[in-house]
Amino acid sequence: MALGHVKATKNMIENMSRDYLKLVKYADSLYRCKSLKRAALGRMCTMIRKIASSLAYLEEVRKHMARLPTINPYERTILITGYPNVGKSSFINCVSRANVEVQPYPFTTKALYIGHTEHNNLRYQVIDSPGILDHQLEEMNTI
Ligand SMILES: Nc1nc2c(ncn2[C@@H]2O[C@H](COP(=O)(O)OP(=O)(O)OP(=O)(O)O)[C@@H](O)[C@H]2O)c(=O)[nH]1
Ligand SMILES: [Mg+2]
Repeated sequence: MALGHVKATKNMIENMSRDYLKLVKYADSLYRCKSLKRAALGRMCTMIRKIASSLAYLEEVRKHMARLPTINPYERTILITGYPNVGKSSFINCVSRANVEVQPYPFTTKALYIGHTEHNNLRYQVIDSPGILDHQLEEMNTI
């Protein structure tokens, strides 16, 4: 919805810009041109102010997405998954350049972590994941 608001406003501003350019072309004085420009910019700013909440929301989403690890779906991948506290993160720290927190209690890792490594001249991405228990899918939490 937020992207829709931005797109609609972009279209309106482009149309308005075209209309004002026509007016400027036929303006009889430099002063008139300047007034038209001021009026156009004012109306554009008002339109942008109206979608301020959508823009703020998109900025939040952008920040959130920037924090997500980049997983390349086309690269050779080793996914490390298993029960909590069994040494998954210790393993990924050993075999790749990742630096994931290791603690002597379960549920230390709370998100996905990506490390990279080479073996026989082949590149691998290694993914560490939070410990999982053998629950029914509906009883599992989101992560
Ligand atoms: N005895 C022994 N302990 C290990 C080994 N590998 C890791 N540990 C210890 O096991 C504990 C848990 O290690 P982690 O690497 O944090 O385990 P994890 O599977 O990532 O745990 P979660 O992220 O909580 O699921 C730490 O205290 C490690 O020092 C191992 O090969 N042998
Ligand atoms: Mg871990």
